[in-house]
Amino acid sequence: MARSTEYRFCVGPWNFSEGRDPYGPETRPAQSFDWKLDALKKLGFEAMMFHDDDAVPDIDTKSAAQVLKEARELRRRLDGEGIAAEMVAPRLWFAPETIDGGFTSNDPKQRRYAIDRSRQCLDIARVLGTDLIVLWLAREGTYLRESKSCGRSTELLVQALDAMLAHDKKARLCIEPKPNEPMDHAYIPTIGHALAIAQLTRDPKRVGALIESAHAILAGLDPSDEIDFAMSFGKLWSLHLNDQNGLKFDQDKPFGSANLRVAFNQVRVLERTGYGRKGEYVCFDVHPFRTTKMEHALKHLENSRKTFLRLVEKARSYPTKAADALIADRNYQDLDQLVIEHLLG
Ligand code: XLS
Ligand code: MG
Repeated sequence: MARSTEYRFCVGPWNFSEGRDPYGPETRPAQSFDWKLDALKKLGFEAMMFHDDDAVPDIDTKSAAQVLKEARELRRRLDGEGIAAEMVAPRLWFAPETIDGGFTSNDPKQRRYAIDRSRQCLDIARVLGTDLIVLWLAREGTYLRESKSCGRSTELLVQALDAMLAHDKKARLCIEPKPNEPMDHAYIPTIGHALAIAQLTRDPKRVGALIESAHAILAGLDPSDEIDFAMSFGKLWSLHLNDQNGLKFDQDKPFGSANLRVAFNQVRVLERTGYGRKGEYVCFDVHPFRTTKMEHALKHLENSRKTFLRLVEKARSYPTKAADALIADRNYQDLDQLVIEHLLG
């Protein structure tokens, strides 16, 4: 399983979070963007992912010209540090306009806001030198089944994707599915849905997917199968590795924290399918535990990367021959133990 290329790593500014949850305030002081950039570099990460308002704070209060000016300043700053912008994602779930969803809001005025803001996000991405737009469709779903229709929402989502594809002929749209939270049910809950809706757009080749381990687990699926499926279509353009302990709120735990074997299988699939060879990054969408002290506030990133690299070694030293013999003999009992021994060894 030897690979010629090595992996490149990426995180977003929101992954240096301060411990706030719905039940309590921050437990660590906020740090500046420069502090985060510096930390990212020291940890050996090579790219940063951005929401549109991470790139240009208070974006809705600024003119289009001002937004682009600030994006250009950020680009210079990143170039100076040798850090790439991996993607830009419109943060459509914060604005008062998107309370009832963005692209699938029942109010046409608010749908227009969501599309305009996404077009602006494409302009920011172009300035930052990335063609990748990530769409976590946070509020595109329902709290109440009778309030919207899935068929109509699918049409509206396709219209929105088409508007973005028309706005920038080079951009690639990367849908990040998640089955729930903040919604009861999201309209694009899995990779299968993301790849299927791509087919309805004006340019299916430019619509792909991003898999987040925790989101797959929340959908009751195995993230390694989701990765493998997307790779079969050549459609896995980004990856948010993390972990999740069962069907709860979105935990964004360090990679491998809840289930090392599930993490191992994700790495095995990445190795086998050659993820990263076309320049794709391994991003860790992880957060520190709320209990984390300031002096340990980067450990979740450092440890996720460390675990990932250890699991790459484990994937490369996996006893394939012995495993194949057990598979041929339908001895899955001992195959199970072989995997356990390999991970323990
Ligand atoms: C939330 C998502 C989000 C995206 C980027 O659950 O993981 O952080 O990755 O918009
Ligand atoms: Mg994510």
